[in-house]
Amino acid sequence: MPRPKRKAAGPTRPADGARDKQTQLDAFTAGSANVLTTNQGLQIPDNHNSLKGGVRGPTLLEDFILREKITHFDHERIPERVVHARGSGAHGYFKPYKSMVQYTSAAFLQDPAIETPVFVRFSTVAGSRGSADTVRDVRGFAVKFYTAEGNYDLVGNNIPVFFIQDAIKFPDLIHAVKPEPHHEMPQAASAHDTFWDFASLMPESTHMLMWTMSDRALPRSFRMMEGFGVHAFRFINARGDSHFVKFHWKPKLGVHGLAWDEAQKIAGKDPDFHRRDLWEAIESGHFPEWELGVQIVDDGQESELGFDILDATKLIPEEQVPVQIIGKLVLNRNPDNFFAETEQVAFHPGHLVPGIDFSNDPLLQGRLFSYTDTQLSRLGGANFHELPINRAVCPMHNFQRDGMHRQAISKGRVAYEPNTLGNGAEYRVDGAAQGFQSYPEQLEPPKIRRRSPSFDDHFSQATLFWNSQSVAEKDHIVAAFRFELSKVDVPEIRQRIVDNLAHVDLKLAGRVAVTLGIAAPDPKAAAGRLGFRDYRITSKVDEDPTLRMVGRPGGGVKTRKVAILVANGVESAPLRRIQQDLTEAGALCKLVAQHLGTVSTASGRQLAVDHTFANMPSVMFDAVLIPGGASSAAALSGLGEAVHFVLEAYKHGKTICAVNDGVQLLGTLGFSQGKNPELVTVPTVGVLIADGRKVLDGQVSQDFMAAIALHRHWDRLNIDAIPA
Ligand code: HDE
Repeated sequence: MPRPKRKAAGPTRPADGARDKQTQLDAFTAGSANVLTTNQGLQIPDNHNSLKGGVRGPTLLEDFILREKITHFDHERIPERVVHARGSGAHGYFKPYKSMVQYTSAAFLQDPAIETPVFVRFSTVAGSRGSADTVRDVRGFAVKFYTAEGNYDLVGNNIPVFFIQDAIKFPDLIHAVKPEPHHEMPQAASAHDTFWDFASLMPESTHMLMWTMSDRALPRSFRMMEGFGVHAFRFINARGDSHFVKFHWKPKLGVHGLAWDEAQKIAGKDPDFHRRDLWEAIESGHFPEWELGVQIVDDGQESELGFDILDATKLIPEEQVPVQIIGKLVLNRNPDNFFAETEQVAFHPGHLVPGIDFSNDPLLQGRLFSYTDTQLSRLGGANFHELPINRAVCPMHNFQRDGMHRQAISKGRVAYEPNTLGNGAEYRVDGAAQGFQSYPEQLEPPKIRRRSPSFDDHFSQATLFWNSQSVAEKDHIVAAFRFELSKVDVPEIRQRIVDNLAHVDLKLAGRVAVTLGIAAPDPKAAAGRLGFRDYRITSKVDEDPTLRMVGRPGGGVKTRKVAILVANGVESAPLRRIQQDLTEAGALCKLVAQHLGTVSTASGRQLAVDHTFANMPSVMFDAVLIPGGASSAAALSGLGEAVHFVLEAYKHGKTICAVNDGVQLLGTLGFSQGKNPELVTVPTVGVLIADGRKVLDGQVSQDFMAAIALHRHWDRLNIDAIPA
């Protein structure tokens, strides 16, 4: 069997003792690179027929070649992750912009010259491994840094807070959101009774619910979402000084979401939407980038924040403690094999390096147990650190031995420490000064099973989040609550949620309640219920613009997908000019028509069609260009698929540019051509109607790109009236 050549980068060294054998085997297989063998290396004479007793007779039990192949196949699946089962990964590197020596001794943060290889896995939380990418959910954002001091894992999410405060509630939370146990429905969705039953009885989840009902839970792309370490960690410098730190990943392309209707349609049209987007961006050299940011709080100053830094349902508003940008993450290589890398990668918030330590956040503390434990059943034993994707790139040695699937062939008779028999292979723990040092924090007795009263405020930051949203984002949050709660059968659950929401904002609660066939929200009713704490801090910040997405554009048109709708008779000169300008700016233009093949332009040239309306609907694009040409515009206007394409793009807030006769296709939106000029100038955002003569001076392209860069135009006219 051909032996795969290892790429130089990444943790892919052969196991100890395997190198000499490798040379021998390379020599043996050199002349027979295309010959299939069994797993033992035996050449196979025939890979199409099993061994039979006669050409029409029964298959023989002795066919060890068949049995080996089928046995391996039968065991191809391993248990999927209990949460975050659906994921996509990529390789890349991290580089600091400056030395963080003042705060941390972590070697990979000391010097801008140090480039650390990374593997990143993005995921959804609730769905199974085969579920759709664009469901409403939190996204995992897990980064493994292969540093010179060992692997460091920053295992975060795209939302900076969490549903619960103590790890002991995690199995309950996940059981509530997963498909209900009696009929295993619904898949990858929180819109069902058990999730909202639990949420309604856990008011501490309210802040996180505001985030998951917002468009943050519907990222346009993994490349366009923020990442957060969520918990407070500690930076420790060489002198042993500690500072609290919260980690942020800021995407270079800005933070952008999908529309809920769009996300649901994509889930059917292309369930791999995010995975494909990441893969294609990397394959085409548009390497996704994030900047690493930190919020640093002096040890001792955390009491001045106004809330408890150890409470994972709270964030530190950027208005209060600004984010310092300290480095850059670039993803530049797709995995060679999904299973070996993305599926077998094992993250753990306890994979630390000297200079970074935990805080006492009780959610984080529980995670420190969970991540190793889960790998034991998922990856089949204690040696998962030996899988190529999980190996440290620095030297690694200890006296742990044996276990399922052990790959290292350790030499010598010594597997204990201290020893005198190691003969040069004697590894010792060298005093207290070396290696990882836990921060010597004073603990406060007594031992106690209770929540700190400083965790009791469940609503202030939910209100802060709500107050920080734009009008359109507030509308989307209201619509999301309505959608989810309308899928809840038990009216008492709906009522409990809106009563809780009344403590966030009475108007919000009222808007949600009005469509749900229940009583008006009653804040007092919530106050009497289990888990409710009547405590509210005075927030130091009333509004934080970094909590909204609208109005924070980024990335321009880079990698934005633009559909150009064409039919025979299309006018080609303006089309070509806009296409060229967009492509030069990094956008991806595709010609969409009724059939594959070509369309003829008005001047008789042939243009190659990339997609059909059926195979690449509007939800796959960020913007639409409708070129001119009388017969093209007439044909498209008479074609239901084309009209639907434009209506749907309008409804989803996408930029639309119509040139000359192309405006005819906007007829159903109330725009019409020439004869009725008032209609052409209907004031709405993100719809450009261009005179073809003005295209050639480049202004139309500039306006089109400026509108695309705003991502979406949610506040345009009649968006709710569009029947798409
Ligand atoms: Fe996780 N989580 N988690 N989690 N988590 C897992 O570990 C767990 C939490 C996060 O791409 C599991 O290897 C507990 C917060 C990500 O492989 C498991 C608690 C945050 C990933 C587990 C939490 C995360 C996981 C399942 C509450 C954001 C995917 C498979 C105390 C900071 C990593 C695995 C990947 C995966 C346990 C809460 C992020 C079972 C007990 C908060 C990104 O160990």
